[in-house]
Amino acid sequence: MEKKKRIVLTYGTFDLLHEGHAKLLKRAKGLGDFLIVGVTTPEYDRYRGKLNVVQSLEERKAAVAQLGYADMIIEEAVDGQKVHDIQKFGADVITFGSDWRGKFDYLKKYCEVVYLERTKGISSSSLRNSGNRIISMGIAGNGRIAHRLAAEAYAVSGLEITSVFGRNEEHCREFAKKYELSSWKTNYDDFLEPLDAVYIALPHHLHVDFTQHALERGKHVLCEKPMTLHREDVNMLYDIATKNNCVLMEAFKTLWTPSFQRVISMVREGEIGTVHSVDAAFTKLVTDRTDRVYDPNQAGGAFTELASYPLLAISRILGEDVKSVEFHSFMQDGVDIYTRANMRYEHAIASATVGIGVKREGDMVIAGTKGYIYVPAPWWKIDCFELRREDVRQNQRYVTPFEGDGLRYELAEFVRTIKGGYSVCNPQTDSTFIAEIIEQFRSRDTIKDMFD
Ligand code: C2G
Repeated sequence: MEKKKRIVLTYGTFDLLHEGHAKLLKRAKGLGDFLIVGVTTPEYDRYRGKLNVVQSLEERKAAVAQLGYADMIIEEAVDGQKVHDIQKFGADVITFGSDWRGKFDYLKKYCEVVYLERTKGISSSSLRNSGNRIISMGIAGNGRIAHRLAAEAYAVSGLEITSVFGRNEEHCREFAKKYELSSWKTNYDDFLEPLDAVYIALPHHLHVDFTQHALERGKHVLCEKPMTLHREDVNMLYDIATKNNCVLMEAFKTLWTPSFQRVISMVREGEIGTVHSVDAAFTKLVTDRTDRVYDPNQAGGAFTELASYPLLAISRILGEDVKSVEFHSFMQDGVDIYTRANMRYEHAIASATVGIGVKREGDMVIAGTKGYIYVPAPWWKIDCFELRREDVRQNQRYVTPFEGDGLRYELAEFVRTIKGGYSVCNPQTDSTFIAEIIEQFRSRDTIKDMFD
């Protein structure tokens, strides 16, 4: 009697097919006698929040076929299809790269689940001239936000996080291990050398120097907020970026999320008439008094820590031409624990309220002559909002959730801009505006009230 063939299943987008995909498919084939490869449809990728897929389904299927490992190619179109396919094809094994470790353990009920070591550090140079290159990116820093970004990067096609930089060897090693990066470095120049791009997630006071150094070496930079605390630094950094043909972006996560983009479009389209006021607040209680945010020597305080968010919304909606700003702060041990900036434009007023030692509602109201947009707290993680009118029966609620942690949208925008594609919005003017207001705040002589 003929021995039953051992059937192996694997799935993927397989966009811009690279050596990591090829090695995965070769080893998948080695797990049995017949390999079935499921290639994701654009609709399914949209559903699961995979961004920046460049090639069509047909191109991706053809590329997988050309490698010669697949005995059958199918399309993965819906959630839950894997269980169905296992049963339909009588699969013995289902396999994924190790970046998915643990995520598909629920399939163990149906067949064997194998996670194959993923290929680290796809070389971008081999794909550099193909027009569709993979951007090799390093992360400078290994704190909270660096972890969040590394965990989210898998969802952006055409991007590979390859390396991490930090002062502490042990932390770097652990970070590289956790996210399966090909290297970690404690020397910034060595770290930068092989990269196309760098994400700067270091303490605030290092942002300018590390961004400048990377741009001067021709690396694209995505820098955490605030990129700088001085307006002239923003201009200086953008000048270097332009000279070296590099993309420079401040990491305003909220800006590129689907809901925020929708709010901006509705305002521009006149849905609430002429906008006369924007009020946005962001408070985050920090109870650990030894935290960096309470240290005046490390540019601590609520305003430097949090004002970028409300100022970004104000800048996007009302522009940069602010006539005057007044600050009201509660101070403690040399830093502001709660601040409201009242801003006056020619035809509008705005307020940005932030706190690290005082808690309040973190919502946003954009008021116009035909109604207002209400974004509930936490508005900076916006996934829904309401358009409210005088006649409440006309109120409408809009829900546009973001996928995952929400960081993939800024990453996708960064990668698209590097590749010279369509850019939703260039945040240079926002960065300049925010740095200008933070600089005014820090110069203190314009602060009207301070309660110690
Ligand atoms: N892969 C790898 N090494 C890389 C990159 C990817 O081994 N450097 C593996 C992934 O782990 C995955 C396969 O190649 O098993 C396809 O990767 P993608 O095209 O990125 O697809 P993915 O988003 O991982 O989809 O239902 C879809 C699947 O769950 C996986």
